[in-house]
Amino acid sequence: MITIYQFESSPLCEKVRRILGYKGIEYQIHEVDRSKAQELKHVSPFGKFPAIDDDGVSVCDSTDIAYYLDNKFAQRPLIPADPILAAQMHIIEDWADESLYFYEITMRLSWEHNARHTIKAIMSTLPKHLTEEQALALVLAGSQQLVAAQGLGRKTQQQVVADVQRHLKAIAALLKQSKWLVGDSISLADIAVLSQLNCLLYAREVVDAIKQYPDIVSWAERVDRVAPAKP
Ligand SMILES: N[C@@H](CCC(=O)N[C@@H](CS)C(=O)NCC(=O)O)C(=O)O
Repeated sequence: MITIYQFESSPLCEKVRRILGYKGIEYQIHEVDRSKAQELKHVSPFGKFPAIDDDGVSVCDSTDIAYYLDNKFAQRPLIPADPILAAQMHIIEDWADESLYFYEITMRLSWEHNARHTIKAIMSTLPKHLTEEQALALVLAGSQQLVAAQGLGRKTQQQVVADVQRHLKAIAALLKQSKWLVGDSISLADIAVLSQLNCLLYAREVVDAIKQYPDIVSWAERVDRVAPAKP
């Protein structure tokens, strides 16, 4: 049986759950306590999650996990066989993981009005001794430090919203030509982008912006239906 070591609220962990959901692979969840992450070096030597344990084989990094699962469980492939489509898929997946990811950290976790709303939703996955105010203070401090170092945290909120509007416009343009982001079937690109978008939707600015893009909303429902995040 596969065990996923995760932080429930992480988009990269959601991405792995969706891959497992799409392929119909049974799994169990180990919710990682951040203060004890060092005790899990056998599954994730760098202390980053998601990581999986597949009957003694451990793999960490959501992209490495995706390739491992696609190779081992060939049913319902998510990595296109065609090299051009595989390259397009790779570029979009990496953009979701490495660019959209920092937008969701910035907007969902480092802006207080959205972080308050997020904390309420993820409180059950945080250490029990924390009050909501303590959790909020920790999340704000950690995320603000991260995005200041990365760079997005130094932009104004208005600039960040404008960036996200450009990202949404690009996704919508791809969806005008196909039901899926790459080629004519679902791929890892759809799952990676949806997982980030779901976290971005904790930001009220994204909830407002997405109203202009009904194609994105129906695509998100389509991906969620075939690649559910919940077992
Ligand atoms: N490239 C990795 C990134 C994983 C990652 O950054 N995970 C975050 C949660 S979303 C984490 O473990 N953070 C804890 C830390 O950095 O100590 C992947 O795709 O899995």
